[in-house]
Amino acid sequence: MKIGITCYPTYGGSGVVATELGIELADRGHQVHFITSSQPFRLTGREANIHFHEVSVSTYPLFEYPPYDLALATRMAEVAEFYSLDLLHVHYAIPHSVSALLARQMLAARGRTLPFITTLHGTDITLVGLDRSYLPITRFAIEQSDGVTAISNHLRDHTREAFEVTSEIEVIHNFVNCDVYVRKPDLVAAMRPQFATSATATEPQERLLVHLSNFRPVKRVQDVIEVFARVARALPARLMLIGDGPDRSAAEQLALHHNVQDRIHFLGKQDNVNELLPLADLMLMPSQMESFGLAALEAMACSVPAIATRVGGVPELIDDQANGLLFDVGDIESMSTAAITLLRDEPRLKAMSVAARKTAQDRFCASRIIPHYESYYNRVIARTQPTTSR
Ligand code: GMT
Repeated sequence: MKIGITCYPTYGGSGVVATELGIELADRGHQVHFITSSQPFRLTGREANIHFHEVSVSTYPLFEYPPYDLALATRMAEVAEFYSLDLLHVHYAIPHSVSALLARQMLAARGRTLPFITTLHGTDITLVGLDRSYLPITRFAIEQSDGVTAISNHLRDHTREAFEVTSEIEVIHNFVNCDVYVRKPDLVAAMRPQFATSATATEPQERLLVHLSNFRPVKRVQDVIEVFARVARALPARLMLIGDGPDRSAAEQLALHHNVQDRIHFLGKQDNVNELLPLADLMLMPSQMESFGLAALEAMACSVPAIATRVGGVPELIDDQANGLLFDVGDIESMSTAAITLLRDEPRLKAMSVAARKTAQDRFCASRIIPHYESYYNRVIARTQPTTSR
């Protein structure tokens, strides 16, 4: 198939999923065309079967807001026609599905069919899409899509309720490449001492916790610091904070307040998180909302269980007490106590780490999820084919 993919190319869950999907599809022999504002950050630009088309937005003194959506629609239509794309797959409804709708109409006027699929990732529905200025057009574009997928049952149900959308929504969960996201003992032995000390004759090893996000308020990074401060008071521990965003300086201030700044590695945005995650013993994901929780899945694939909040689609990934632990949003005391207890109980921590890896492998590996996308593409293409008259 020849597939056009549009996403936000910067750091963020939807962009990661879209890029990894493109990489996996290209690996399986499909021609993948990324139509984005810049090259998605996980691409090198040299992958076979992957093509990148930059959307450039011309500015003009009259434009207070340069119309990216229109430039994107134009580029989508051009690329689709030039490369005879079979379909467009847009990630994150706003504004990508609206641009795809325009591109489809532009090509229809020229007698060509271009179906498009919208994948809903979360904040496009739970936050941004509910803003009155975006809701009607987002709902319209979802209803006009030739196919709609959501990354969890929770997001599908929420979209139906909140948007009163009646169209069929296919659930295709987030996925992870289990060969890339895996704990390699040699690599861990070599890299972990950079972040946490090993056991000595007199001192136990330091426990290593990790948090990975875009540091937006929805991630509650301050709760991560609060929990870690309590853990660090109870046992020798360090924290890797991977990512950056609006709440980073608040997190730094809170770390200073609790005097744990020297125990925290503020690593900023990192490309190879698959090398960092396996170094940790435990992930903290205390989000206000997660439609799925890709960061926790990536950690679990690396045999790192998560302490997370019981929100959105997280319970579809984390089975409380089996492969991780779930708490109410903001319940810092319970999360801290649970983390301390678990980190002191090596056999239970080990069992949870094995269960976490098994969940990722059995249910969310790319090798299981990508065929689901392929068959959905085939269904959408088949039902949007023009009927030939005799
Ligand atoms: O929250 C983020 O990290 C960004 C956001 C996005 O769309 O870029 O992530 C959403 O999509 C991810 C991939 O499908 C999901 O795993 C996240 O749970 C979801 N975030 C929220 O729902 C808050």
